[in-house]
Amino acid sequence: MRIRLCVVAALMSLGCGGALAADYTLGDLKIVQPWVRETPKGAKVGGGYLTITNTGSTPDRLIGGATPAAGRFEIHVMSMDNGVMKMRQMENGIEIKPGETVELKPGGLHLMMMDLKQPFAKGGEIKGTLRFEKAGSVDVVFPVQGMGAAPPGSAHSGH
Ligand SMILES: [Cu+2]
Repeated sequence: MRIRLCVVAALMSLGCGGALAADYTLGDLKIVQPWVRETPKGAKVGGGYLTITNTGSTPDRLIGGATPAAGRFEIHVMSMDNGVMKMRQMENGIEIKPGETVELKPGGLHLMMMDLKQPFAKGGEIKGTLRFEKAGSVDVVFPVQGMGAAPPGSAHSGH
């Protein structure tokens, strides 16, 4: 099982740190491969990523979450604005329409964990909860992937 997930992770070029990776099912929602990126020493914010598929017939919405590893847990989007990467909070969360797959990844939609209690260390894992408008809450584990897991973004300097 874990081997298969690592292959999938490799295909998605997320790498496989050997840490526990898993898919989660919550009602009609499939939550695939949550992960957070390693943070530098002293960093107060970290990004979280995952893929959500709605296999049902009604829309749902990721509206928030929580983690004991951080004081705040927000949903953000990054976008280009006149050639400058900007980030803003998704006040109403992220809608996942029936049959749709939404990918949270570096450079786009992401979970923003702020006021970190300690840096995210590569190979570790962060426990958290995701909250959906209709499906409710699900506990997930975010393995910590290395900095090289995706293009490093300076885009969080706005925090
Ligand atoms: Cu952010």
